Amino acid sequence: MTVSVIKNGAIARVIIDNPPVNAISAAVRQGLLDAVRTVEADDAVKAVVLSCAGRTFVAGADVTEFDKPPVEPHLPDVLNAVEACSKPFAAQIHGTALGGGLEIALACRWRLAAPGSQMGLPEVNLGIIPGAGGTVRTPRLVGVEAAADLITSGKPVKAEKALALGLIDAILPAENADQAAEDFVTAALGAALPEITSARPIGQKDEAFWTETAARVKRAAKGNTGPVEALASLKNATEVSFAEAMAFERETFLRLRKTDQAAALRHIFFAERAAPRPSELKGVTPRPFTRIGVIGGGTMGAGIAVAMRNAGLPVQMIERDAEAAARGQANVEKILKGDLAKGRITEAKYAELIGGFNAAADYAAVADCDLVIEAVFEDLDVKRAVFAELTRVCAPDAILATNTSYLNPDEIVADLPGPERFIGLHFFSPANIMKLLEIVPTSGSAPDVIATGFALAAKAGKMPVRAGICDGFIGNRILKLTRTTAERLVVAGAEPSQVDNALQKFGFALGPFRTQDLSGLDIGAFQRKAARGRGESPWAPVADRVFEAGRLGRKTNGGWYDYDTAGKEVAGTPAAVAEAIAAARADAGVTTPATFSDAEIVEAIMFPMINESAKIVAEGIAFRDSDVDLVKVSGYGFPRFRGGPVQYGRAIGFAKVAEGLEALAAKGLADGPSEALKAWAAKA
Ligand code: T1G
Repeated sequence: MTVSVIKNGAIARVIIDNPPVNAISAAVRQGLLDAVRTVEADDAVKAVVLSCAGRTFVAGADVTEFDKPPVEPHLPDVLNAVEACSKPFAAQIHGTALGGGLEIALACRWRLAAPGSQMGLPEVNLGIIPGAGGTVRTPRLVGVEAAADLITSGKPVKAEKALALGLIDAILPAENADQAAEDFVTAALGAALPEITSARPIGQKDEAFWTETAARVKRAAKGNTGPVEALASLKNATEVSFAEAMAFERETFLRLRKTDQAAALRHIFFAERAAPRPSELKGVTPRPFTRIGVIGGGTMGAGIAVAMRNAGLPVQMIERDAEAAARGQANVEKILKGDLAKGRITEAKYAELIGGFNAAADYAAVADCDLVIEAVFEDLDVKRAVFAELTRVCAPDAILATNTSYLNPDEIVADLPGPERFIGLHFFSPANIMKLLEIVPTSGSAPDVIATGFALAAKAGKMPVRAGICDGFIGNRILKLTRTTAERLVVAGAEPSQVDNALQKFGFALGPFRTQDLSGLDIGAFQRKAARGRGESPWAPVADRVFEAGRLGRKTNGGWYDYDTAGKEVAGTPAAVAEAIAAARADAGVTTPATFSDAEIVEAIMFPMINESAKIVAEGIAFRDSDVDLVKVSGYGFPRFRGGPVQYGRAIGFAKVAEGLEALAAKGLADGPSEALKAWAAKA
């Protein structure tokens, strides 16, 4: 029974029970409507407490129903019935009341919440807006300004703040909450009932408020129209009747629900829940890890050390000598002092974090570590020497992980004892901030070792994605292709800034050239040098020349762009870069630079990315297409509201992508469509 009614005297209890999060399915809506009719018809019932079974109050509408046509009864109608019921309802909230869950509570006469419970309207995070009164009832309880923040940010507030805002009426005791809720209602029945929410007045705001708020919301939304439209619905609610406002809100919600951006954000929502719980590890128990070793105290090693400390794990860092160990210590202190300066941590927290960290030069110091992460120079011999030493020093069941981003983990650990305990854990810089963690099993990794990688990700608040072994795994393999494609466009006739600007308008945080300037052109140059050392011939005629001109990016105040003394990008293509481009065009026989529209640039970058994603899935480097999307969205600044390259390809049609690739290939700007992409196009 998804909704049951328990009558024991004057206060009836309506309980929603729809595991795992009491999402509002059609059955819940119907059950709630039936419950209203049941209590309405029973004279003995004077009021109702509405609560949920399980770990949380209603977490919102059932998102899995969004791809299907709406089924009656519709939630706004159910909530109007709850609100109009002659037996007033009190919502007893625990866990999270989100989206439609909070909207149910808003339609009740009272809202009572457990300490620490949370409530919010996250619909904008799904590319939609509240669709059952969230933008119409909320301002009637908390005022227009607070409602604007709650609705457009999509962020929940804790019960304590909700009480201060007027969103709830009381915080229940941690113990005997059910009885306390019923006592609250019994006492409230003795006094004048509060007005139903829809009958309460709604405040007004002047045009200046709406103009300023709309500009701020649009900037923060980064291309997702949900927050912008949610604000418009709130503004409308201050201008028209409750019924008209509800109709406007519902129309907006239903329209947005059908958009590509809503499909994309739902896709990522479910992708974020699929990746950390791979089915092939079901029932596999991770190994315990209580003390982490980090080999290497450079940017990555220090970032990983801080990430582990933030997860509450003691960290022992090892560097090659005392001087390097001191530098490693200093690097960790610098990160933590930065967090302190930004108010992210307190002095006491700083002391706790640095207190659980130690740097040394003697490998014996990691002998008691049950998980060691190597983050030294990206050189095979250097890494192999580290692992050889670790196998000598660490316990035979200690997990030994490499943070390599481009080398083959199998080659790093080849012929070493205990092949089952090695694994790749590819963090992204800055490792204490970036969520993405590519988990790269070696050919010998035991299932419980892989499961431990996922458990470490969960403990450290990382987004784990399993990746197979190939050059660059998932994310960097695609990044390398994107950089090559971007250079092809520049050699053909585009300016670096035109490519960057077109992609940033599409929604990327930064274009490929600005990203290189940020991370440093030396990284790519080093990788190309190593590749050439392996007999490969990476193509980067412009990047090679720019690097050789000593232009490494922001770290040398000039790379693809020049920067002024304040670090601000100087408009235009620097002369040295223009020379490099001219030389590369001459070598390529480009006499008349081609011109490209922004749309052509986006296609030229996105279509090869979708093609490569299809190959990555077909080769089993990624277990599922949503994992590729998750890697790009959570680790490479791909716009979340577009759902990742695969979802974007799905939205525009894989057949169209295949055709586009044929045209790009004819111009020498991309490889033609792969068999994997053609298979997706045929299936779609
Ligand atoms: N619909 C369907 N399934 C959901 C769901 C939802 N709203 N929320 C969670 N699940 C599934 C999830 O996929 C996972 O499934 C399991 O529940 C546990 O979730 C009309 C239109 C509530 C904070 O956006 O934020 O209401 O993988 O792993 O970490 O205006 O789930 O186990 O098979 O996330 O403890 C608005 C989304 C909807 C809330 C719990 N509501 N959910 O976190 O568990 S739109 C939301 C969450 C709406 C109205 C509009 C979190 C959580 P599986 P989980 P958790």
